[in-house]
Parts: sequence; C-alpha cells; structure tokens
Amino acid sequence: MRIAKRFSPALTLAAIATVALSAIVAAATTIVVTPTNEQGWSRAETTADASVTFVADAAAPGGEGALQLTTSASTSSRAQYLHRTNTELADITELSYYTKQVAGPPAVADPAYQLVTCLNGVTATGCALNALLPGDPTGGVTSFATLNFEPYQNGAIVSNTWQYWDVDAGLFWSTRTVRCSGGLIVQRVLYPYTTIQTMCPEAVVFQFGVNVGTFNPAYVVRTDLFNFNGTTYDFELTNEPGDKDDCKDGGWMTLTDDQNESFKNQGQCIKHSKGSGGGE
Ligand SMILES: [Ca+2]
Repeated sequence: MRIAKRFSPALTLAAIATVALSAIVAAATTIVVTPTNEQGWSRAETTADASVTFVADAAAPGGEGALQLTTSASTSSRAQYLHRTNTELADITELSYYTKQVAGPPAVADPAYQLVTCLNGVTATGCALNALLPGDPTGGVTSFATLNFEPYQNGAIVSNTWQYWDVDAGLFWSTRTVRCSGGLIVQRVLYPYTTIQTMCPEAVVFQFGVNVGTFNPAYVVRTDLFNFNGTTYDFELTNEPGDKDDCKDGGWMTLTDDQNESFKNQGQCIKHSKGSGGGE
C-alpha cells in the first residue's frame, strides 16, 4: 500500500527545517484516498440504490475533495465505506473525523463512525461467543457487533457545515447485546467509548469506516480526514499535482502521477503538473 503524506504548508516547512522528518511523519500519517487508488477501502454493504462517490468540496477540511454518501428515498437504502484492520480495541485511542450534511431533513443524520468488532475477541473460526452464563439469553451467540458513533447523539448537526467530531471522547451504541468479560453491553444503549474498552478488553476491531442508512432516506452526507488510531484518510478526487507550486517545498513527495506512482524528485513532479507542457 502506497502511503502519501500531505502536510499543511506550515508543517511542510517545519518538516524540512528539522532533520527529524521521520519522527514527524510517524506522528501524523495521512493517506490520500482517490477514485483510482482507494487504499483498501470498499463499499461494503452499500445497497444498489445508494452511492459512495468522491466529490469536489472547496470547504473540505483536507485538500479540495471529500467522500460523499447518498441514499435513495427508500428507508432500506444504505451507503457504507469500510477499511479492514485487525486491531485490539484496547490499543485504539485516537478516533475522529469531519462530517457535513448536504441534504436530508431533518438535520440529524451525518455518516456514523463505525467499528466492526468481535467484542469478545477472535477464535480460529471467527468471533468469540458471548460469555456463556446459566440462564443468560445472550449466552452462546456470537460477539460480533458493530459499534456506532452517531454525530446527532454527540452534539448538534449544523446543515451544510463541516463539523469535527472527537469520536474517542464520545458515545457509541452496539448493534448487538454482548456479555463481555467486564460486563454487559446492551444493544442500542449509549456507552462512552472508554467504557466499552474497559468492559470488553478482548475486543478486536476488524473493519472501520462510515455509514448512513438504513432509515436515513434521501440523505447526502460527506466525510473527510477520517482518523483511525493516528492514520488519517484524506478523500480527494486526485492526488496529482495541480500547478508546479504544488511540487515545491517537498510537495512532490506527497503526490503521485496519473498511474498512482510516486515522483522521484521535484522536477519530475513539475513536468507532470498542469501548465508545464510536459503533463497530461
Ligand atoms: Ca479531502
């Protein structure tokens, strides 16, 4: 997987000014996700009448593009975009993203931040079961559950405005009741993220991402700078240089050509940029 690091101009200058470039990169990795290089993301359970697309958005918090999720007028419509992982919930301390609700009355549905988990951990055959207790109706069934952070349950959604959500400081609900070793997580009840970490110390996250629907018909919502445990995904229409200035000040190291290949140096990047005569 190719990893591109996109810095703000100020950070780029700071990075060049210091020898400790690698340390800075490690602290804040950004992966640019484009229609031709989706970096491992997939549309998961998106229904045929819904869509996940990359769009231009001049107000996007990162770059000039964003990811857009659209549902049809049907209550069964659903748009989802997920990325695989294999990470213990206890080790996941940094979760955040930006959202924007473009359309869809009332202003309550931004894309949810989802963590698809095995709340009691993983066995050779899949998710570990719920802790089996005598007379416990949840005993003996899978501990598979999707944890959902919903912006409207963690603040007020403002239409047509980019909003930042500090997800690991917020509340999640689970799609299934699961008896973890530290206690019972009841379906659809809100829990602080850190409480779920404490109650389900064996939990393993195997997918993360965004979702809108079902029961969110006719919504158009966006997300950008999706941060999963310190890796930020910047959704963009392209990762190619615009004009030659994009290549300067180390910019060439973060960009790719139309084949998603990295540039070897600044000159090669400038040749590929618009207005150079040597680009596309
Ligand atoms: Ca972006």
